[in-house]
Amino acid sequence: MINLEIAKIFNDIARNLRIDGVAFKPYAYEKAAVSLQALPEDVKTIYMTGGRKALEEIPGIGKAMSDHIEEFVKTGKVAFYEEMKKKLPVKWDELLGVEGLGPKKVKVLYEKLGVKDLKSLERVTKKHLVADLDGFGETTEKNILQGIEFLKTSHGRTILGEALPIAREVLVKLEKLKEVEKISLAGSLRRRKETIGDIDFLVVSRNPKKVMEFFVKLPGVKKIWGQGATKSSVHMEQGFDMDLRVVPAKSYGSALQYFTGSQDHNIVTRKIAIEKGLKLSEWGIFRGAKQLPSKTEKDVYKALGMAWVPPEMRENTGEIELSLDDKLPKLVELKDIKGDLHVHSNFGEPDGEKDSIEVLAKKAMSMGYEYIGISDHTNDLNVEKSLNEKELLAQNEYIKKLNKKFQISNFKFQIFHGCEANIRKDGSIDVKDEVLEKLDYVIAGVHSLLKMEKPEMTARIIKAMKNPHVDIIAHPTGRIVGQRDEYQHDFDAILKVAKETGTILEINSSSRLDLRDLYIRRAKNEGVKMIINTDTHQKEQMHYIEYGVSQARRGWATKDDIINTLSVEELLKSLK
Ligand code: DGT
Ligand code: CA
Ligand code: CA
Repeated sequence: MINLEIAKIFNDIARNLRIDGVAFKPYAYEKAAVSLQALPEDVKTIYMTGGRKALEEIPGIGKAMSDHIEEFVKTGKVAFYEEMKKKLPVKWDELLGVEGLGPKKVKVLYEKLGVKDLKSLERVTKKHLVADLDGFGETTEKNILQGIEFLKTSHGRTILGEALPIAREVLVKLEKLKEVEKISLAGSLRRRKETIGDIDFLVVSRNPKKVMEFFVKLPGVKKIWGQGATKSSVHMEQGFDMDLRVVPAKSYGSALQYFTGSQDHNIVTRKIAIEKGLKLSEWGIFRGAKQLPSKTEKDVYKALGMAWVPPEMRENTGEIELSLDDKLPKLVELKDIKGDLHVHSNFGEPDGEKDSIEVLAKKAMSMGYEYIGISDHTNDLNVEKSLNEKELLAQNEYIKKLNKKFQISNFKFQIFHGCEANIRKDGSIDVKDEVLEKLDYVIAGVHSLLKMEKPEMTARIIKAMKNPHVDIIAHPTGRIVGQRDEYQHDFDAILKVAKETGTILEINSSSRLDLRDLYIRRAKNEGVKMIINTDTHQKEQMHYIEYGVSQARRGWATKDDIINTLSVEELLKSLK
């Protein structure tokens, strides 16, 4: 779709402008890109039917952006962008995928060593040419090499937050076809795994041919691997494959069960079927030649003597036994979430790219929340704006005033004031106790020196949890899906102290997805409470909460395990 093509160009331009230190403009480009991505109609059609005027009416698209769009529609190019690319002809997608490499470093690598892509980066790094560059050093060189290795091993998988929105767009398009009677996501995406190998769709239709024809012609399809009556498979420009299967209505339940997986889960469900003298396949559940009801997944599980298993649990890690005993936990749901306590504002930097506290609070209200917690970075952190102690206190006063204002409007909504403080090397917090004391809550996280040895890192986090002001540990293991492994730590020791001190562990909904699912299960088993936060830097990111909830569900968490399902009063009681 042309909207996505132009959005990508705008994002690229923004990045280049940022490297050159241009103020404000990058943001305008990014805003326009976001707006284009969200736009349901094609901008080409908008321009063809309504001209310039219609373009300028799109939110986030001003005159300059309209110039670019018009040019792109007419010529397929944006000259300004083409010039920019000549100056820095590198494969951005490849290079920025390497953890530890930002746009500025990429520019230096290109100008000094001619690095254009992953291959040439690996070459110069292995020759140890990188360490000597200005602003790099031995550690950066080592990190880059590790980043390249990590990319190679995790290669071929797409993170949930990228795949799900694209899959939903396709789902909506397919749903609209009159030939499609039923449709669902299947595979790892339905199970909400943190990374997705390919996207699977399952459709009921009496006219598969039409559905398949539409599917292989979807915008973004780069290559057709196969097009048949029951299965088609395509490769998308975003780099992953999509599979579509069509089944008759009477097989929908068994097919959905089969294609949702996981394979490990299915192997056991088939075995259970055999033990009961049944046969289970994607086509149905059978006794001899007779097909038993197989229209819904519930039918299938019922025939096996099992309770319906939430897709997020289908990994054969104990859920089958619980399902047979009808003892599955009631997993936390998106609608249980009453607020988000990890949200960054533009306080102290009003011209920056984050949103104001007021805008964030309104966004939270529009999502049906009862509260929001503002938790900006503090003293130590220098990669983005952070608040010093004086500014934190000023923010505290400001939030008090805002809360009064919201109460007058007779709306039950609370803004909590917190911070995301830094856990220093020795486990101390970068904000004085007298200041921490004034806040409603404190999140603390490790943001630097991630490569410590296991005993030191564990002690560092434990010391922070023992601080009576620290309520929540942000992204407790430091991993970022597909980019960075967790740091060395003893999770059992951390859980023990979390339990003793009543410290809450975060499930961060951004691409960190940290805690990961298995750790969530361990925390739950130890009775350690968790909170699902988004780590929002722009208000739209508050919707990432969905990914955190999925992750919590994959970790079998129930409402009781998650403190931001509590009301304002109960929440306050559960903090230190
Ligand atoms: P992915 O795509 O690697 O993230 O993982 P899945 O789980 O989506 O795997 P995929 O797309 O290969 O297949 C979708 C589902 O179909 C899978 O979860 C289980 C089922 N399935 C596919 N092949 C087999 C198989 O050979 N045996 C069994 N029992 N199930 C299979
Ligand atoms: Ca799949
Ligand atoms: Ca597949």
